[in-house]
Amino acid sequence: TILVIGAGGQLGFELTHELRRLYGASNVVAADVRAPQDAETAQAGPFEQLDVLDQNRLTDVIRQYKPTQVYHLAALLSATAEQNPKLGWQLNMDGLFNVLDAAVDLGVKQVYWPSSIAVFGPDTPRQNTPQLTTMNPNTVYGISKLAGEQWGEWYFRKHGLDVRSLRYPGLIGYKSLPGGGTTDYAVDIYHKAVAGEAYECFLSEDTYLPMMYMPDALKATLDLMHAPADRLQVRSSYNLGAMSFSPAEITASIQRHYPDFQVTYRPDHRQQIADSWPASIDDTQARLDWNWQPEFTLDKMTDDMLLHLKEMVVLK
Ligand code: VAH
Repeated sequence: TILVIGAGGQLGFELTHELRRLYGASNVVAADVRAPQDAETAQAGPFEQLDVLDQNRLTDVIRQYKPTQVYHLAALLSATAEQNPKLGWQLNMDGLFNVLDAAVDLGVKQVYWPSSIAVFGPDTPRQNTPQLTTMNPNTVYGISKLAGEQWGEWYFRKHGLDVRSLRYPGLIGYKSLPGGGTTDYAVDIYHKAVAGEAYECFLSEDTYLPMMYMPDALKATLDLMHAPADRLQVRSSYNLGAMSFSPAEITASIQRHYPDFQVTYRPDHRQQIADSWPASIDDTQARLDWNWQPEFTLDKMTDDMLLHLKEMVVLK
């Protein structure tokens, strides 16, 4: 059995679908603090309402299903955590500790948890940011992710727990809505284009950020989890890249389909967060250790996103 904690989130929802497609729905337990927002999650396979901060409940769920793998995706993202620092730290850190301790105590084989480009800070080299480099994150979210990376490595070395992790760039998909991320403009903008509305972007038009289409993120996650343990040189978290673009560039990509689509720019508190992050990522180590290779470019993602979002508007 596989347990997905945070199955209702932007990544958790898609990962649950993909894992159920690969391993069979009855073998993938979806868990989230909120009841499923969609009909399928709880009908297709087992669902458990779970607050990862409730250690007893977490232990009960793991005892009941005896998962060999736990994907721990519950967290507050960058913008939300910056507005709620104590909750951000508590959920991101105590939630991770609860999962790591339960995994060691109850014999879970592998734990996956996401890190982020947010672990890099303003004094990190911004172009082709290396796997090993200066890391002084200045956001609550980035501080929690960097600490989590080092604790994940500690549990690997001290307890032999097979913890694996990726430093995701901004993730973009059409199946689930993001919540509270600084990169989420890149999802919102597609919805506005399909709805025939103008979009007011909360980042400046030349804010370059590393980004990735969800199918590439799912492939990277499963490729890492399936890689032989002796191939893995990195036990903190792997740099992972696919593309980088600015709001101006994604707008131009969309205008290939919607020539009249209008975007205005009104940077808000999320601009400072974005300005502290890299513009591009060096993911050579992932390519060497487990053959990482992204598939989607900006225009290929735009074509696929708009195609699916148009269909979903029709279905509504
Ligand atoms: C966020 N989408 O914006 C997340 C991610 C790199 C960005 O960590 O907070």
